[in-house]
Amino acid sequence: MAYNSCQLQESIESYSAELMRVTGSLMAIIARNLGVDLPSDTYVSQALRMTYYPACPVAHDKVLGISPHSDISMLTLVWELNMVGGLQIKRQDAWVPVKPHPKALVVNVGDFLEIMTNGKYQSIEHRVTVNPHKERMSISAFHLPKFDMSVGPLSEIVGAELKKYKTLRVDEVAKVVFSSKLDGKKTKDYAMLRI
Ligand SMILES: O=C(O)CCC(=O)C(=O)O
Repeated sequence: MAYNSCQLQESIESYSAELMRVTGSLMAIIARNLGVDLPSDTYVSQALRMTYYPACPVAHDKVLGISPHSDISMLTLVWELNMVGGLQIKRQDAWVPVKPHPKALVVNVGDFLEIMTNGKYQSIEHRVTVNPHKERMSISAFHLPKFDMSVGPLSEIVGAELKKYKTLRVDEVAKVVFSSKLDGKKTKDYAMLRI
């Protein structure tokens, strides 16, 4: 198969730019919903991860593609590329499958949005199962505050409420999250104030 790395680069760059635009629009809607100004595009960085899950004919019910975790991001946009299911979200202690849709991206609320909104938007714990017969591919786009920033609950959102989370530097949180095993809502636990 002919392979053109320039075309691949162009496709990834335009996909990435479009996702930044969509994320900006979603953040604007969330801000309007909360009646606050949320940080603009200049505040947001993006990381893309492409994941390939091979078919797992043996013991597929005993292994996971990705362990339960919440994302460190503000918002993550996931494209379930070849329409094979496997992504599950945790609701009321049960795992609920997310059915792929050819015209939709999955939007996951991440830990930094939970922290900034003092828990008004809660990050979602999720995991990926494997399929006994089909391979699966996905592209996750994590949108998070720039690494040299400090992020905590926004004062205009907290108002007279108690602050539930610490203000933390993004790179410090990232170091903790990326150097440890995926395990539930770890960032949130790290940022939580013991009240
Ligand atoms: O493959 C997916 O659908 C989601 C992947 C994921 O949870 C992640 O990249 O953090």
